[in-house]
Amino acid sequence: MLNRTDLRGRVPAPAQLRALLPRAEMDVDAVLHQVRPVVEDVRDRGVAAVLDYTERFDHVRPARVRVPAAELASALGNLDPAVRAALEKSIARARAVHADQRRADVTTEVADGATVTERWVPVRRVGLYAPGGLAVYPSSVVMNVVPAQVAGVGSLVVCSPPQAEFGGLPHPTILAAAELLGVDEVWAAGGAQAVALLAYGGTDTEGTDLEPVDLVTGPGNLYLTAAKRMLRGVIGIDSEAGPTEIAVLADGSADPAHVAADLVSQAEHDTLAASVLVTTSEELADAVDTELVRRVAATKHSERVEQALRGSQSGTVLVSTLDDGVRVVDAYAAEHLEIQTENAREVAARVRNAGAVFVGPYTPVSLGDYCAGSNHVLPTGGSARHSSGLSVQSFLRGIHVVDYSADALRAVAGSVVSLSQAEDLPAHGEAVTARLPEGAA
Ligand code: HSO
Ligand code: ZN
Repeated sequence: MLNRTDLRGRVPAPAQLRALLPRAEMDVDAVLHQVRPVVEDVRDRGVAAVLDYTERFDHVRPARVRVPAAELASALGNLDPAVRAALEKSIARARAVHADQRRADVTTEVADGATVTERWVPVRRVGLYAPGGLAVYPSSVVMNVVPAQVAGVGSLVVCSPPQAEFGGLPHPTILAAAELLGVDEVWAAGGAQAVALLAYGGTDTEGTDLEPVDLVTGPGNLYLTAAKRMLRGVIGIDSEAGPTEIAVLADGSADPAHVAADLVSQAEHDTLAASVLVTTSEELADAVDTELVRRVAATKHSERVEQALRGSQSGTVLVSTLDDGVRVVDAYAAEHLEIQTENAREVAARVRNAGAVFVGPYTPVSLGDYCAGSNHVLPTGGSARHSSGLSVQSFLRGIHVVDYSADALRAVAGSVVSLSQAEDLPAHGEAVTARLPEGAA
């Protein structure tokens, strides 16, 4: 079922290797011209424009964009108790992991009387996006809100598209998740219009002010991503998330039924989702293919899954050795990487590039999607080579606070003056010598 690439005996250098590996093309630039007028219109006309685009794209026109507090409370009240308990488990584990990501301010004494303190300050106001297209993602509300809260962000707004079948409110499980997390500000807007509203703010139909945010995080479709790209600068963004990806590095010891189940699990997200198997065992590759055929026929979103698995972004890569396998997965830099090999921990420790690594036979990606405690907003499209997933750090800024005494400045003045002369910026040096009429030490 999966396309095959045979790299046995030849694994080129990373740049060439990347060109040989399956990967979805995500042409954000191609939709910028469609997104620009939406963003500009929301900037100019605020909520009225948001409602016009909501009507056009989501086929519903809510009476207001801000979700009333009573709707949040009743969504939680009506939530299936099993789903509530599961969300609570997910929140508790995510809070435990993210609490350990807090950073203490650190002061370095560079010389006598000369200190630099790195002070970690949360972003003041953040907009968190939870998608609601092919699927709804209350779990993404958890993954965005928890690190922001742990970081100490004081003002949080969750944004999610309104659903016609719920009378123009976001999906009730999204509302319930927000309520459970203690977020009281939720707006019913999706796509590019949502990002523009978060960036520029507006006044709701009933006069409530929607205050602009400083940072927007959370995944979404191509249009949302294009809006993030356009508005970067007006706001900060986390990353440009593309379709989800799973890579599995496996040897002959892996269970083909488990590998196939995991490849199908992420293919369920989107026809553009990528499922990639990297293996030293041709027998395993054959067995996984057989399992995939069986599973795809039986799974609920069969058509979507099959399209994703047969797409050019998915495939099997055959390698001669696990060392080569590690080189391949490093070049690919998957959003999610599973290691299903002998000595999986040791192999996992050698991986340099991945959004998250799932070790051994009992750690499927879907565990991480919901309840492992790890974050599921992760770098896609190979950006795991240089970026990390969402964390407490995403919501903090490290501010250097520099504090020198007169003696400490005098002791280093000569170096500042020399460098300012080397850059032909003498006024820089003069700003130091102006303070030291008696001259440098
Ligand atoms: N695998 C997705 C997250 C998710 N899965 C949410 C299910 N719900 C991207 O990491
Ligand atoms: Zn998933």
